[in-house]
Amino acid sequence: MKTLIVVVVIILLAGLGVWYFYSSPATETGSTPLPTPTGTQTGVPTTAAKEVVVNVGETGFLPKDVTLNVGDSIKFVNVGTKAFWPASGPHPVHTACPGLDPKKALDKGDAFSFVFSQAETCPIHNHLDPSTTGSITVK
Ligand SMILES: [Cu+2]
Repeated sequence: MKTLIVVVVIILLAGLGVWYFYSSPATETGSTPLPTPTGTQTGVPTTAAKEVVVNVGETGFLPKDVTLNVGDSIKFVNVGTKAFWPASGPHPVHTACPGLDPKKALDKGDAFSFVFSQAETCPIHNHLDPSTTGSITVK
């Protein structure tokens, strides 16, 4: 019986030694700073994301029709004198492009930005004057 216990203890110690031997190098490499991965994203356009500024005001959306790429953003800036509420269609629910709605009017000088994360076509309008329209196409 004693012999069996000694054999079991030896096997356990041997196993512990093997485990320690194989786990130590991993611990050492873990403390080494890993190189920062760059350019590993896939499916993202290689061109840098851009921001398109659309001025809004008495003359409507300027420019009225915008085409941009996934990852780009749009920034509505109220350059007019009255409140302007840019939003995606359809009026009044704004469900075409969720998030493309500041949920409030932009006063003179205010701005609202939105980043497009998927290809979509967004009809846009001034929620305070739905006859003022434009469109955004995201490729
Ligand atoms: Cu609306």
